[in-house]
Amino acid sequence: PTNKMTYGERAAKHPNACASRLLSLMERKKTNLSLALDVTTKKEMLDIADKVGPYLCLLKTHIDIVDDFDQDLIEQLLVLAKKHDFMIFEDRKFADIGNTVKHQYGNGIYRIASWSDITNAHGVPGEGIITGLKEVGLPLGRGLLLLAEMSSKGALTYGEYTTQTIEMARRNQDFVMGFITQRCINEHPDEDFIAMTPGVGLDVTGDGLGQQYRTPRQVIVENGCDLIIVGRGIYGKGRDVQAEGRRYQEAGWSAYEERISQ
Ligand code: 5BU
Repeated sequence: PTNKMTYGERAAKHPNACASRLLSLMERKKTNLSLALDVTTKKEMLDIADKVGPYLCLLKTHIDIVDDFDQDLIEQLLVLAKKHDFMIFEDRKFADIGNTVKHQYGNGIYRIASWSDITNAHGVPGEGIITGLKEVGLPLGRGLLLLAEMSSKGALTYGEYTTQTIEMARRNQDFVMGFITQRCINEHPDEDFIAMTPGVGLDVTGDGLGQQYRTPRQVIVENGCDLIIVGRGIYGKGRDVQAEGRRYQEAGWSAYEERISQ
């Protein structure tokens, strides 16, 4: 199964171009850390991305929370992505009909598809959401994640809903490269969806607003996920972002090494 294979072995045989690019980046940079950079000014965003950039494989953004967003922010993020060798994931969580999400992805002031390697969507509207996003993203070499399971307390992403979301992904493997999930979802021998997991922290178990944290080891070794997504654990109040970036990169990577050597 995929959780015994190295990222590099998976990259070499992955049919989805975007997934293959990410897995080889992870192998070459020795990191499975994604930074969830939820800050509200351009200056903080660029400053933290530059400091933590050396430890990341994937920068996760919520571009619509930046007060002083402009096109220059995108250009500078792309410069940092090149400088530090990371990819970008806009955590947009699309949730509308195919025709609407197509425009939300390609148009408006954010033009997400033009700069974000990866984005994500809920399965709730049905398969048309994938078809719509695919029309815009596939020609650009982009990849999509479906939200199979959320990290927050009381999330409704379980049971039949999650099962049907996974089936949608299986029917669209040219564009759907993985899941936001709390556990590895791959079942068939030839199936290789990348499992990305938010709700990761080494110091606290929650945030008072429903977030629930597990450690990198729980996520990577015990639950077989591939990437840890870490936000406030790295840039939270009073934290040394560089030191925390390194700490989470090391924790994520040693958990991965433990998993593949088992
Ligand atoms: P935190 O600061 O490490 O709690 O940030 C977690 C990030 O992951 C934040 O950007 C959320 O929007 C995102 N997230 C999540 O926490 N849980 C989920 O199930 C999904 C996304 Br999907």
